[in-house]
Formats: sequence, C-alpha cells, structure tokens
Amino acid sequence: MTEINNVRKNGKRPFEAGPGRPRLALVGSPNVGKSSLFNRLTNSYLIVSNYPGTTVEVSRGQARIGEVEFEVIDTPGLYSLLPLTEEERVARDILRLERPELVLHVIDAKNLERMLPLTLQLREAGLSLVLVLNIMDDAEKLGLRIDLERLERELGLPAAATVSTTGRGIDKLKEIILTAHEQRKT
Ligand SMILES: Nc1nc2c(ncn2[C@@H]2O[C@H](COP(=O)(O)OP(=O)(O)OP(=O)(O)O)[C@@H](O)[C@H]2O)c(=O)[nH]1
Ligand SMILES: [Mg+2]
Repeated sequence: MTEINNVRKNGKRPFEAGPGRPRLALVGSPNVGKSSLFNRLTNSYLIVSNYPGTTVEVSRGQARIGEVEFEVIDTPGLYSLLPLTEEERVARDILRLERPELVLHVIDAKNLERMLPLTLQLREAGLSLVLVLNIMDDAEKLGLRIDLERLERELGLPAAATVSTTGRGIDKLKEIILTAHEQRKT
C-alpha cells in the first residue's frame, strides 16, 4: 500500500486528466475483453506505464466520442473490490484514487450470473456505471438470450451488448457513454 501513502503524502494523484478530459475506466474480471474494447474505443495514441510502486502495466489512451475527448484507462482484471493480487489492488486503486467519471464494467455475456456480483459491488461503491455485456457472439452460439432492457431496469444501469473483436455494438456503447456524460453535467 506504499503507493497510496506516497500519493497522499504529496497530495497528488498518480495521473491527472487534462483539463476538461473526463476519465473512463474499463474494469472487470480477467479475460472478458477489456483490452480489445480499449483498442476499439481509443485512437492510436497510447501510453503504457507501470502503475506507481508496482510492476503492473496500465494502458491509457484517448477516445473522441461526439465532441468529447475522454481519457480511457484499461485496468487489470479484478474479481472483487477486496483485492488479493497486486493487479487487483491496482485496479481498485485506479477506481478509488482517480475517480473516473464513468466506469465500464465489462463482463463475459456467457457468464452473466457469475459476473453480476461485481457489478453490484461497483454500484455499492458509488461509481457511475455502464454494464457492457461483451463476447455476445459466443453467448449467442450457446443459445443464450439476454433481455437487455429488463437487465437495465432491474439493475438501474445502462447496458450495452458488444463483440469487441468485431466492433459490434460499439457505436451504441459510445452513445450510452455520451448520454451518461451529458447527464452528469446537468
Ligand atoms: N469471441 C469473442 N472473443 C473476444 C471478444 N472480446 C475479446 N475476445 C477475446 O478474448 C480474449 C481476451 O481478451 P482481452 O481483451 O485480452 O481481455 P482482458 O479483459 O483485457 O483480459 P485481462 O487483461 O487479462 O484481464 C482474447 O483472445 C480476445 O480476442 C468478443 O467479443 N468475442
Ligand atoms: Mg487486458
């Protein structure tokens, strides 16, 4: 936890977003397609660095959605907000210390039920959330049908269905991100 202490001592956060550049963090379990989604959302400008005080690499890039330039952060895989590994601690610290304006909880649509407890934890933590049901192609191949509107209603969160390897659903996800950003400003 030294990195947190250092951060508090000099009163600075590890990275400052540019003025007027809201942060968007991608979080979720390992192997759900966060990095593929990151690549879909961001342009070619990318910074990969070790999170301060750790050997964990974090990628940051920019995404222009509508007229808004977002800073996008690809966090390491996380199973719960009670971290066991260094990777999980980094993901949790990014959420706690960098206070992203919007958190995209990326889940594997094949394993919806197993992944929703983390959605609830993130919601409990007071984060502004969008649920991204990724890997929809495989879920459909397995015959799974997901009622997105009902899920949105029951969770009280916006949700998008995506296939980050082909780009399916990304435009709709961008619309949801922009709407959430606009609503936050008003
Ligand atoms: N079929 C399918 N495969 C996907 C999709 N999105 C990602 N993948 C594949 O899933 C694997 C993991 O993708 P990553 O983007 O590395 O996942 P990640 O969440 O960043 O993984 P960690 O960084 O280890 O937590 C890769 O082989 C991707 O090609 C999708 O929508 N459909
Ligand atoms: Mg990744």
